Amino acid sequence: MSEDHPSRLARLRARFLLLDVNGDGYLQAADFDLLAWRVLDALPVKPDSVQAAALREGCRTYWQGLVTTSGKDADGLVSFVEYAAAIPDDAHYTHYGQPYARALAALADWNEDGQVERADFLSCMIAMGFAEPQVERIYAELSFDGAVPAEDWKAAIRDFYVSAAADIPGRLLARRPV
Ligand SMILES: [Ca+2]
Ligand SMILES: [Ca+2]
Repeated sequence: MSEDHPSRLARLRARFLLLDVNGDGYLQAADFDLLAWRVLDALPVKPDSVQAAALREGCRTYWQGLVTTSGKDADGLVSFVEYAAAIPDDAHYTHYGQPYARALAALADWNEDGQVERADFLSCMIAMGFAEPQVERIYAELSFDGAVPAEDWKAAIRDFYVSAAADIPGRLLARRPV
């Protein structure tokens, strides 16, 4: 099934497009504020809750990780070329990506049973910019008994973040219809 693997650049381009939330062709701090806002708007969560604050902070940390890797200052822009040239490793993920993944999973699993129910998963992924048919496909891949285990979702987000990963969820998360 190797023909199903999108090329590295296509995967990175798909991720870049998802992260460029305001669609101006660059990544900047505003994209990550907007990402947090959209996810919070899609879920039954109080904007002034601890969980909401953790997501906003996680999104900011995600952005700081990109800035650090591409050598820009915090007010700068990250272009696709810069993004593609600076790919994070596991240590980078632990520092800059994991707070985001944890906050996101904690929000989506709002009843804290370790499962992200279908409706919450779909709302959240669509808010993150994934197209609906793709979200359904990812849900089918990750779900078990009508929900996605929060741990599995966090693992998929990690795969999305660390480009060397090529397992199924990461591969699916990196796909985007063109
Ligand atoms: Ca942008
Ligand atoms: Ca739950």
